[in-house]
Parts: sequence; structure tokens; C-alpha cells
Amino acid sequence: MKISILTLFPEAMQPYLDSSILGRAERAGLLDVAFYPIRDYSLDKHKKTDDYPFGGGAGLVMTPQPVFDAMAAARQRHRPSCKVIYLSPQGRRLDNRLARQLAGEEELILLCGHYEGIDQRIVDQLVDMEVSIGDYVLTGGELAALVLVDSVSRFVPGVVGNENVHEDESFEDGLLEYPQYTRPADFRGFAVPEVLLSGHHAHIEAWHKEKALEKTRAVRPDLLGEEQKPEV
Ligand code: 6GU
Repeated sequence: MKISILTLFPEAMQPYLDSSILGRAERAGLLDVAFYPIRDYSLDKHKKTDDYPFGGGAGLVMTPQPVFDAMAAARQRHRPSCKVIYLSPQGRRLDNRLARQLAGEEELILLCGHYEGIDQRIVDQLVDMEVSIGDYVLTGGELAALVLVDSVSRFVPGVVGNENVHEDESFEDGLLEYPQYTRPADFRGFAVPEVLLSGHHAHIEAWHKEKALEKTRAVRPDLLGEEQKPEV
């Protein structure tokens, strides 16, 4: 999958993409990420990328010119049909369903905003979809873009070792994941649940299901369509 990222802070994102499973995916050619550092495209003599909002208000707003020019450069690397996603708290909430859907795209362009926002003409003219990673505000879209790349990459065939891993995971069956254990069976007096050592597959499966339900009911009853308990 080919992904281009427009950001003011490529140096903050690069090390994460080079690490662990995403790094391995890049080296294997399954993932191809390129950065378009927005500041490099500023025609301002001080490489400015932001300015005061018309109509007043707090904070600065990203100006159109550097983003339009960075986008034109990024577009050169992609097919005309390539979708542009703007990471913003105003966007559609990212979940596994959207991640899987986006993994079906062969290419994506991601735009990370900063400051208090970006000029709306950028969104209106250049963006196909706004995506948020949750109901809280980050100082910039970079972490959100990394979250999106990570969650989408996991649906790209070959990125995660075993093709069946998704089936057992949180959300795939609408439940959170059951607890897992590895060796030793007794760690400093803390024992692994007996049933997992029994070798009885039907019992183990039933236990997994029971624990997944228990956990989901306790922390995410909304996933079961149940009433949410008031917060304590
Ligand atoms: Cl995508 N960007 C920012 N700045 N804050 C967020 C977000 C995105 N998603 C949740 N909070």
C-alpha cells in the first residue's frame, strides 16, 4: 500500500514507521510511505505556514498555499483517484471497520493539520474524508495519522504474520479480547487458569467466550447494545 503524508513534523513520525511491524512491512515492500513536509512548500520568505484567523479568535490557522502545493507534489506520486484523508477531531471516528475499508484502497494521502485548525478551503478543495481517532483533542494530526497507518496496515495482507490473527481479536466479533497467558504456568505463585492447561479445546473456547463477554460487559457495554453504566 502506497501512502503519502503531508505534515509539518515528518521527523516526529519517521522513527515510528521505521520500527517494529510497520518497519518490517516497509522493508518487505508491503507498505510504501513518503513524506511531504508542508513547510518546504511555503513560498513565504520565512517559510511561514500559518496566520491569524479572519474574524478573530484564538490561535493560528494553517494557510492554504503550502498545503495546496505540497498536495500537488504528493498527487504526482498517486493515481488521480487516490483518496485524501484529513486527520481532525471533526472527522468520522476511526474503527476497525473503517480501517479494513481503507486497506482496500491501494493508495492514500494523509493530511495532518496543526495549530488551531486549517483554512477551510483546504478541506473543501483537497480533502475527500475527515477522520478522527476519538473524542479528545490532540495538538496535531501526526499521532492520529500514525494510528490510522498502523490500524490500516494490519489489514494489508502479509503485514501481520498470520492471516487468521484478525479473527480472534478485539472487535472482530463485537467483543473485547479475552485474557492471554504464556509460560510459565506458575509465575511467583500466580497461576494460569487451569482450563487453559487442560488441552480440552471446547472448554477453552467456551472460557475465551465467557471472559470476552465478561470484560466487554464490564468496560464496553455499548458494544453489546447494553445500557452504559454511569461513570464513577
Ligand atoms: Cl485526527 N487530530 C487531532 N488534532 N486531534 C484529534 C484527532 C485528530 N482525533 C482525535 N483527536
